[in-house]
Amino acid sequence: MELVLSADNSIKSKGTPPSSDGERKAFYEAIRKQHMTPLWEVLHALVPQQPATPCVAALWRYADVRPYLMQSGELISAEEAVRRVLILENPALPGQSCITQSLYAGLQLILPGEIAPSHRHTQTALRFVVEGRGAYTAVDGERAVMSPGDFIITPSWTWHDHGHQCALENAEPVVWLDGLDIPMLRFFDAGFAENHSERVQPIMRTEGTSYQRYGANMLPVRYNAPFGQTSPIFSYPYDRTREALHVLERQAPVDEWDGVKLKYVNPATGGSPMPTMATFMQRLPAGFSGRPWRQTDGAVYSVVEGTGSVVITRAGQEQVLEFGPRDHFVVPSWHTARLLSTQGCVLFSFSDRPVHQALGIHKEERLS
Ligand code: GTQ
Repeated sequence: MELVLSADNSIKSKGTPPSSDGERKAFYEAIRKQHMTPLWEVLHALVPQQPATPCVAALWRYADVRPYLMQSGELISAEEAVRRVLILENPALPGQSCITQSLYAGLQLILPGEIAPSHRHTQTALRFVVEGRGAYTAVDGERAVMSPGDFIITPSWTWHDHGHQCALENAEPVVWLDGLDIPMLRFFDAGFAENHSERVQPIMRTEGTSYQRYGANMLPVRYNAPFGQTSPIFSYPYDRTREALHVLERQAPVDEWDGVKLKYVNPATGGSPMPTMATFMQRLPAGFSGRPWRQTDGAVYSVVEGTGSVVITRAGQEQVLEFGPRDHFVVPSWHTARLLSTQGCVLFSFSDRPVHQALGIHKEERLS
């Protein structure tokens, strides 16, 4: 290698020493045995100029999904399955049980009379009720009966079991969306779980106690967070949420990107209800034609009411997903999206935004 003295008196090599592809391959092979690999072959992928998720946008139409869910109910009991769930897998990540790199989503079915036995785990779960009435989830000694549109939390390491309390005649199957931080905990290798000694945990408080304590814009005087950073309210009923959105639609300016969008909060902190997941509910008024945006947090949507479409663009490729009630879709990280609705609709969504924010890496762009 030839060395030259440059104007600032430093010594620099003159160009790269010539090496053939063969030489380099042989070198890579040699260092592979030492469990080493050259950064320069992967640097661009490791440190991308912008997020380059392997995930793709996808839609699960409820009309397509529901027959399989009901079929799963004939195949296995909730008891035997422990959790009878069909996982919504990102089409680009088959076999990985995730809808984005960091989030898990699935549809869980409970039939009248069934029990999904009590267990606890470090993964945090959210439930968003999709159809049916009469099922409940019990969290930390209190039951929450589920109605469509309710958003329910299972904090990390709390005992939880699910059941359906209706008598068999005229009772409905109940389906909800499960959102968990399973891939995140897998990434950190921080997952623990155990089964309760009883199938159904003992009930210690009357239904609604948590909501009365924490859900009236008030807190007990000597509030002591029962679940750390996670909200002490574990059921946010839809009727309250819906009312808020509809009043705001009539009485306040509608955002040109989001329509009327509210985030759920932990009333004790004002932060997200769970440390790893943020949840939102939004109303697109009839005739809404939203502006495009992109954000680093990939988001999962559950359509509550109405119809509409989401136009998703990535690397010049445009995809239009038309959605109706109970459909689910995912908008991955840094995909440009815009929402449209002719008749108006209500959308629930969740993402890993609190983690991005905690790490100071959250980025959102509102485009025109
Ligand atoms: O209800 O506890 O979809 O533990 C995946 C794992 C639901 C649950 C899921 C779980 C649960």
